[in-house]
Amino acid sequence: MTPKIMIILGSGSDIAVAEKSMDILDKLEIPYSLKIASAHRTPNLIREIVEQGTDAGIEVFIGIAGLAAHLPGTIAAYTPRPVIGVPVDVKTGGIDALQSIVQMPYPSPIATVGIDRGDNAAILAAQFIGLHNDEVRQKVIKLRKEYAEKVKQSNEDIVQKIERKYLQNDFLRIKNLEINEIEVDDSVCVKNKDAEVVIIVGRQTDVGTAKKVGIILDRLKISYDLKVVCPIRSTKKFTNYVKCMKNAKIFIGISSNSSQVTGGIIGLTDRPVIGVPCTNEQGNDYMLTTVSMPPGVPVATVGVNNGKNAAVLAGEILSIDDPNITEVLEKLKDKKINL
Ligand code: AIR
Repeated sequence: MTPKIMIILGSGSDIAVAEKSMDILDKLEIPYSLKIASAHRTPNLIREIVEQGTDAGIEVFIGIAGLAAHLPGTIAAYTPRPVIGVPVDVKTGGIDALQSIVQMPYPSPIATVGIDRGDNAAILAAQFIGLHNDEVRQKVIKLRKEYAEKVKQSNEDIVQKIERKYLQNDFLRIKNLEINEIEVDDSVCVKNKDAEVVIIVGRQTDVGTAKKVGIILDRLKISYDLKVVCPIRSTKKFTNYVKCMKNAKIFIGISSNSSQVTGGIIGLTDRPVIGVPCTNEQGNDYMLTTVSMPPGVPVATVGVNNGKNAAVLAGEILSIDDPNITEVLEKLKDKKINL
């Protein structure tokens, strides 16, 4: 059977992080291939396995590496398929690897997940595949329900067992609590209800970055809807909008401050979420708050303010099942289309 996913490690010493990916893929019953090749020690080996893998039908690559982690970027140089990058904590808490992976130049995005988050890389890869394979999609939905169930169960397993004089554990039991689905108001104004991609901006300051996403999506002929709505200041509106866009395939959150936009979207959809961290007026960026998502809820993070790369990534994900997009993307990458 041809695997759909190829995991490449920069070194055998990264295997513990790859085990997390394999645990998830085994659970989801998605066939994968595992290889070891270093961007610096064996660059030719990377080219060979990536090109051959792509020809054989690999749909998503996962690059796992530490230190100056140029592996995912090198993979991206040799394939039109989306590449997910997992930074490994070898030194500096993994920040060196994270920056090496996430800060890719246009038009070569890496869908970056948190440090050592091999599990989230596998979930994200499955979400990409789930866009054209409903069986995989349903399995991801089921898996994410298990993560949610574990949280609820902790109330019984941990909280209920604590004995403290002032702790009122009989008050509001989570067990058997009926949780109401949020009602969707379809009458709200949405211009492009059937858009393939949804771009959400949390604040007016970041609209410029969102427009860059739109420019590239236009070139790729991918339909989109763009909305400025803050999940904290306008919670109901935000929730309603995400729920309304139920036909969307990919969500792109333009995130600032504590990255509530991307964090908010992922809780409301099973579709892949791409995060574009922004900078504030003081020059601080919000990359860490965008990328450092807990297991179960990945945000495919691109470089700071790099709206164009978010659009290219969306194009790469959709192109797995649409060769027309691959063709335009190849022209973009060869700089045949002047932007
Ligand atoms: N690495 C290997 N080639 C280039 C890089 N950046 C990374 C590996 C591993 C770290 O360097 O991905 O995380 C240390 O590798 P090793 O083989 O010395 O244990």
